[in-house]
Amino acid sequence: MTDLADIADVGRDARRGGYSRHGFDHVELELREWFVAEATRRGLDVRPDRNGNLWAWWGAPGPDAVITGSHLDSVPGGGAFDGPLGVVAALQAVDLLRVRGFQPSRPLAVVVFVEEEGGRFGVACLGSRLMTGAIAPEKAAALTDPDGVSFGDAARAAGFDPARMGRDDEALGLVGQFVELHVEQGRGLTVPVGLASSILAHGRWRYTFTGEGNHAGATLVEDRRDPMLPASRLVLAARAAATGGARATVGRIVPNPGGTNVIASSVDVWLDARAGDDARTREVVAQITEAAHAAAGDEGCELRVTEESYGDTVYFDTGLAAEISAALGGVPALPTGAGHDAGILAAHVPTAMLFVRNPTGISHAPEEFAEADDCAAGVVALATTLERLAR
Ligand code: HGY
Ligand code: MN
Ligand code: MN
Ligand code: MN
Repeated sequence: MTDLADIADVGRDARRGGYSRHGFDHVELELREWFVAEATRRGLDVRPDRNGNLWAWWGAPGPDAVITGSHLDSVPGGGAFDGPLGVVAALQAVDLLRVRGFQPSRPLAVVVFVEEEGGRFGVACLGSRLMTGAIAPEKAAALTDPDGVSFGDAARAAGFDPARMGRDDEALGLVGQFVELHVEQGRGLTVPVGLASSILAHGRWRYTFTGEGNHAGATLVEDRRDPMLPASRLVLAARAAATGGARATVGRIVPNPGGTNVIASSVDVWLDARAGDDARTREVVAQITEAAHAAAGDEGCELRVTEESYGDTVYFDTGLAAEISAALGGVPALPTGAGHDAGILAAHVPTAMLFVRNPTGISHAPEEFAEADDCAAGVVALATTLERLAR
């Protein structure tokens, strides 16, 4: 049977720990091949869409389809469950439905979205954003990874034509309902399986501080325009601004050129900010940005701020959630601070998320975990959900 163990050695990151599996890199391409083989072995008809997402159809593709699935990519040094659990559970749910003798009366497919984490090209949910038109294909194609490889070139190397990417009404038009199973990424779930009620508003901003590169030994402190100083104050401003349940995280700072004995000429700082609604998120970012500009001025540095991605609060379809909860005999619903492809699709089609308990409450780190029994309960819940929706 298909299991997370099948891919446990694919994309292990010896330096960071955990897994580093990123959109269209050689690791994710290996995972995609594994998925195609597993789906094909089940007689599912795998059809990539023009944005690089994979759709494995049980029967002929058709309108009002019931879709499940998730992503295979990870954050750098990520856990084993975030993404792949939803893909493996979907394949196992198909197996279980067949054991039950179920024949869907609606089209049914398992989908794998590309670059959900934005771990390589910097924008989360890139495949689902492209499909729904939430990002312009030209902007997506121009995104670059840390080595300067563009998403367009990476997509082309994977066999996709960037010129054909963009809103895909054909693919989106087939989706009747979407249900994503995912490992829970906080500590909110105290029973094996739950439903998502909402997703925080969240976005990513890039702050580029520019000063004057110079020699670490030959330059007096008072003669410097060191961009690392306002960058450091931004990190502290993010902590100060994140009150009342808001989150503001700086997980990535890249000084240029990055030498130990070199005063950086510029520093890029990425902010991930989230809150319960749009206004609060914007308020938090405005407060951080104001502090960043003041800090840049104090150090004689320039500052350029770019909003790289943003998504407003997502409230999942309560009718669909209620129908699924009823089919499962009643499961709790809880908000999530993590973004998902389901959050992108929710703006277009009735969407739900099933969560599997994570006893560590840790995610986006090697310690991310879910008990085998809870994963199995998730598969049964997903199979029962699909049976209810596609009967
Ligand atoms: O960043 C997120 O919340 C998601 O895991 N991409
Ligand atoms: Mn994630
Ligand atoms: Mn995820
Ligand atoms: Mn020297």
